[in-house]
Amino acid sequence: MRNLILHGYWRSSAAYRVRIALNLKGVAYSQVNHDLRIGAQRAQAYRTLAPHGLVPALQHDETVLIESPAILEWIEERWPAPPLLPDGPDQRATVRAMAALIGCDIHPLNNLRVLNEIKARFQAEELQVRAWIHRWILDGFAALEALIGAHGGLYAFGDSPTLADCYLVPQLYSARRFDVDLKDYPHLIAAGEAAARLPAVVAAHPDHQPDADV
Ligand SMILES: N[C@@H](CCC(=O)N[C@@H](CS)C(=O)NCC(=O)O)C(=O)O
Repeated sequence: MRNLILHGYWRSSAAYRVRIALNLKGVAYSQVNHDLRIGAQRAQAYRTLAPHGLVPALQHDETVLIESPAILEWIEERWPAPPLLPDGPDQRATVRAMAALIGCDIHPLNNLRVLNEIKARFQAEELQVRAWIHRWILDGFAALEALIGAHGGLYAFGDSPTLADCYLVPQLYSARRFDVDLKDYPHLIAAGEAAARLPAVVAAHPDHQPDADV
């Protein structure tokens, strides 16, 4: 597909998920990046594309897709090979559950606008904000550790990368960035690190993006 544009930001974990999926599929895309630190995601020009004022958005021709879960499912439908969902409805539901533990239960609570809101509304200090971040990562990771322990192989689900890994690698990156103690999650760490070593996933790492500020 020509003219595939990913609107993102190097450190956005939701954009990182989409980069991983596109790279695993071997799909070429260009990037337009929006600096979240200065609120570029809320600029009117970007909101005409993505009314929620968040990254990522994936644009092709006249179409703009938003919300990383919908974008990832679209990528999977548009380029079925290599598959990022296993065969069988039970297996697919398990992978989607792993994805939702991160995408629905951890990430939204620790998103930039939520952290900014608790700082502004409740005068939360840095240490309190960090405790808040840890709280939701630890909760979600405990459940994910159980699922990966039961269903994981080389990767989060079985021996091929799936959508679960597209979510896991960025969330693990974020957990490390915020110094979360990960000693209780050996299956999760092993799966996340195996996925992170895949060349397609290495290329999606925040530090390797054109707008990386390292
Ligand atoms: N549910 C959305 C969440 C998107 C999201 O929260 N993106 C973050 C970056 S990871 C963002 O744009 N944050 C900017 C802000 O909070 O103002 C998705 O999965 O695409």
